[in-house]
Amino acid sequence: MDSITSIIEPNNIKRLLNTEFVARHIEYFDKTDSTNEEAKRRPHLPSGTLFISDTQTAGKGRLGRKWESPGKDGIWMSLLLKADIPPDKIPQITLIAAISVCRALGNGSKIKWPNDIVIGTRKVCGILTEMSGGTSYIILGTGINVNNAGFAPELKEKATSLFIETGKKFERSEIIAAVMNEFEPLYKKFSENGFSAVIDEYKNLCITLDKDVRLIYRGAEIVGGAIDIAENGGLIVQTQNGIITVTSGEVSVRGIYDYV
Ligand code: BT5
Repeated sequence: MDSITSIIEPNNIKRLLNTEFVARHIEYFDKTDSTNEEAKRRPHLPSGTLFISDTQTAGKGRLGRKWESPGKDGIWMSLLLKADIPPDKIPQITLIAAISVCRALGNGSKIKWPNDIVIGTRKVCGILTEMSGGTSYIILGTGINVNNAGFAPELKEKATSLFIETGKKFERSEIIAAVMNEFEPLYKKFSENGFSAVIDEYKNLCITLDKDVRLIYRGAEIVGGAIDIAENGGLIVQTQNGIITVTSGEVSVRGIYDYV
């Protein structure tokens, strides 16, 4: 679409920011392996540095999975955060990031616990939080499908983009700025008061709740009903053998791409 600039311009993002430190410094790449890896290579940069690439050649998901990052259609970005956050609280940053993406994207986007953003029954965004240098810094990687017109056959049933959902093309710089503007105050609230300060909003956005779920727990596949989000961000599941709290891993939700 003509009015949509073809590359991401850091200055276009900066003029839309109302943050104090988040994305105040931007490292832009035409092409790189993975913005999470770029961030790991430059941990000396200020906290809040945002790494963006128009294309990723080795975009990654969790557990060594691949993240499709085709050129110029999506947002592939990683935020470097330097803070003294205990390792058990780091997954909660993913949950906060998910809230900020939902707020910024609108259009009915919801969270599939813990780290997928979906519109309808398909995934529009994934988040990969990594720590490095012990826990001295955290890398929050976010991939958002924006103007993609379609996906490879193996992703077709699972993935969507803002364009596919709305029929409109979006300026990626505006979405990046919107996510950053939403993230900073949530992150501050979380740093000061913990995850409980944002848990209600997370629950409201979380489509996993009140659904049947399937997951691997202690080596065995179990099914149950997702009934709540725990104070630590875990998913509380009612199973035949009682209530369990899952803090990480794969949870399939009935009706959403991988569990029908
Ligand atoms: C995620 O992993 O969802 C985390 C994705 C994080 C990507 C960002 S992009 C910027 C930064 N740099 C990186 O290298 N990564 C981060 P996971 O929950 O493991 O989901 C991965 C699965 O999602 C794959 O196995 C595919 O099934 C599916 N998938 C891959 N590419 C996709 C895409 N573009 N849109 C939707 N689904 C996709």
